[in-house]
Amino acid sequence: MQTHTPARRFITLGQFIIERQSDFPYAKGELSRLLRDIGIAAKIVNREVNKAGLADILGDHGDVNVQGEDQKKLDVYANEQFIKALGAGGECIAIASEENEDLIEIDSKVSKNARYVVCIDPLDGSSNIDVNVSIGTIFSIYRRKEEMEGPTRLEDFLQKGVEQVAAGYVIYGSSTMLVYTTGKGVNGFTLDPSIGEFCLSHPDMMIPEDGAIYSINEGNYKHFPEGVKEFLRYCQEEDKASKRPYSTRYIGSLVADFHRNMIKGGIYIYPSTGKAKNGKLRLLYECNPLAFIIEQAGGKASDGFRRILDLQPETLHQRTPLFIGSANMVTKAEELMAKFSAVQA
Ligand code: P6P
Repeated sequence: MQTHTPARRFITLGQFIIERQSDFPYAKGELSRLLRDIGIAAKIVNREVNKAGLADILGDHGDVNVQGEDQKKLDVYANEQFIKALGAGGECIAIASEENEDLIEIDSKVSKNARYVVCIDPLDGSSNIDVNVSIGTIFSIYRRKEEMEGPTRLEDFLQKGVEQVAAGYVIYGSSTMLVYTTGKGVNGFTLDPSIGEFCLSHPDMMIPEDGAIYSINEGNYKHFPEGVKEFLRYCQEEDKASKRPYSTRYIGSLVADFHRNMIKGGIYIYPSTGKAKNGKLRLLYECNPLAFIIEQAGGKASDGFRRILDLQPETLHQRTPLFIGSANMVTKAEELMAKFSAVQA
């Protein structure tokens, strides 16, 4: 008899989710189906992103989204695809999206007893679509509290970040990657277009505890808190032992800056500014999911003073300042915020 020793050339997202199903306390396969649905939508969005320059999909959609920003067609398309995929899977009862002012209740028989809600920024950094710079999707998954029955309520979504059961992002860049965590580490999958599958390419991702890159829009310098200005002075000082001055890298696309810093080490800061007292980024579908990921990868995320995952959300689209990345860099920034800006907290 011939013995076949299976040599595993690659493991797909679907295989990985099933193999890791036991990591997840509610191992009835619910979360697996949710993650699978998100993966499917990501592949569909990726197909359109890759031809955005060709198809008549560029340009303003003419509408304005709840953020008061011109809504680009790809934003709308991506939002629709994730809503459709999550609705069809039967595991998600409702969605909070950056593109929609109110909750989106999944109105289907298959979802009426679903136990999960999803917060999503379907296409972050969409102002970069027209200039062919990487953009991304960010998602956060909560399980309804056991006592919550019947139609979804705002309380299902206003849970602290520590309550997330999964979180992830998709980056549509030189390659398309899906990176996620369920609280047992962070794993990255790269889309292989030849087979149409996300394949494990970055197992057990960890962010270096030190980095030499800082990402911030220095155009807002005049309005930064003093602690941020002190941190920038620290980054720009000459100190060979700590590899300073650091380099500044700011793409204007959170997912792209975040992903680079995950790989190389670094810090991304969107602080309060003159125009935005609480910064620009959203707690539910940008900061909380990335904070979950960064902590699972050994990094840190705060609002300059408090751990992001401990913040109690009050409204769906609330903003928070964000300091996120290599643990030692965030700690340094927090020390300077405490010393120079605590009064503003
Ligand atoms: P600014 C994109 O609009 C976004 O939400 C993030 O992706 C990005 O990091 C940030 O805003 C850019 O904002 O004010 O620096 O242009």
